[in-house]
Amino acid sequence: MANICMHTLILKLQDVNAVKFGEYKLKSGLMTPIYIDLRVLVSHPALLNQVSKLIYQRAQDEGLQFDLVCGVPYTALPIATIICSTHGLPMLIRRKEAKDYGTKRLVEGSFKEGDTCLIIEDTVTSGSSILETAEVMYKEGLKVTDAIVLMDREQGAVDMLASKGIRLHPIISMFKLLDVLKASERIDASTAQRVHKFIVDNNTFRPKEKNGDDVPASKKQCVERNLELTYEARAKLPDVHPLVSKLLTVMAEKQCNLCVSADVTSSEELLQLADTLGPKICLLKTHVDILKDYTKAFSKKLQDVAEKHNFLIFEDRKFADIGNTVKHQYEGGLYQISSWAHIVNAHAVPGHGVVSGLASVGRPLGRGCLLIAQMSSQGSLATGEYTKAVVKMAEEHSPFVIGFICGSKITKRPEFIHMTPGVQMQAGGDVLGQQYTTPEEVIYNKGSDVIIVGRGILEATDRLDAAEAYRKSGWEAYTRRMGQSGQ
Ligand code: S5P
Repeated sequence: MANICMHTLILKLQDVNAVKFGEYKLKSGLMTPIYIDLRVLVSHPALLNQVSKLIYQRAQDEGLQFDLVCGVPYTALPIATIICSTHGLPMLIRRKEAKDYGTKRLVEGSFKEGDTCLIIEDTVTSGSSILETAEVMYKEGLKVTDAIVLMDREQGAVDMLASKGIRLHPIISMFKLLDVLKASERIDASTAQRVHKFIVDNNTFRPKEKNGDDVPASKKQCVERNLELTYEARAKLPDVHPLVSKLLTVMAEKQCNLCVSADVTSSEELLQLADTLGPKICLLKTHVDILKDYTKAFSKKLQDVAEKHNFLIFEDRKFADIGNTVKHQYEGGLYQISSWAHIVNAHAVPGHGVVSGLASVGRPLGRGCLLIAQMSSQGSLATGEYTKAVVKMAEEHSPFVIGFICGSKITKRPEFIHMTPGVQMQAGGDVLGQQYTTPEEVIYNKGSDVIIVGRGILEATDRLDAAEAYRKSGWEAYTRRMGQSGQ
């Protein structure tokens, strides 16, 4: 979905008064500084069509499989109708009240038990209206796995629905809306800030621990009590590196913890790969020194593709020298890595100097660095005390050090990201000592955040299909893990 299109849509929504700033009362009684009223869409057919198109496009982009579509009454009803009518899809209507005569059905339309119904909603705060609709569907023997919403107020619906096994795909998120309106000078910085604070302070999702208590909100409490926060909640922690916040937000938005390792040797192939797999990944990892035809223009194009598909770039350079040398390697030479890679990584072997050298270049640019704490290769020496020393070094260099290359979760501090290479659908290895474990093992059992997959995708006959399979598997393992941790 082109960014330009999203930008224009947001402005149009404000033009028709679907987005209002002031003091409004929510259904819960709470006063809000922003009100989203998409009921007006029915008076603007062109806009209504555009919205319907975007929602259908999202279902396509995500590769969603469903038999029927249901719009949450009332605002999403015409949207669902347009989508179904345009694309020849069968629709269901959920009644708000059962009739007390005739069939007394709560769901109108034909379906059979076991059919999957895609839910469409105009706007969500907590996600309760989607859940209510899903529960009515369940009672009828239908399945609900996914819902698409035009406007997500980012107040907990994604997490709440994920905890109930429903993936929510938002088209516009509140923070994106605020960014666009601010950039277009439709609202001033103080309004944007006030609304931002309101949204963060009023998250409706209060995950429960197993004993029924609310999961504590602060990071300290979570660490002390060994509780896990969702990617989204971690993105909003006050002392998290902006890059980590961005990555975690992208992960939550794209429902994706997949980093593709783009280990190909031609720039053109790499760009093509990035463009094709872009919607399925949160991060693209490069080994720029294996390209036979690197140019500066290539790095510019790669950044454009990353922007287009909303993923970050990680150059897997594995710096491992004294500070002064890595400083030059990072900013200079042929590749000028610091100018285009959001994230790089380094071995801790040389001691603190390696990180200080990299930080002197990367920090002013807002870049981040991962330390290699463990390796996937057979006989790796990065184990035990070494791994512990790496964690300590990372803590001393936070926030420039944003996390680790590792096989499993090695710190409870939620501001660090754990990324794990050596991932394929089947455990095994290659002839040169690489060892593979599965997405399920890495994310669910080992508690890592991101799976790094190279040949599992690159050698597949259909790389896009393979990427989707890894994305799905990694995401399902994550939602299951969060469900287990009480969220
Ligand atoms: O321990 C490690 C660290 C890294 S960054 N083991 C790894 O395999 N990697 C990198 O991940 C490796 O350099 C390669 O780019 C990728 C794994 O590729 P695959 O084809 O084996 O999935």
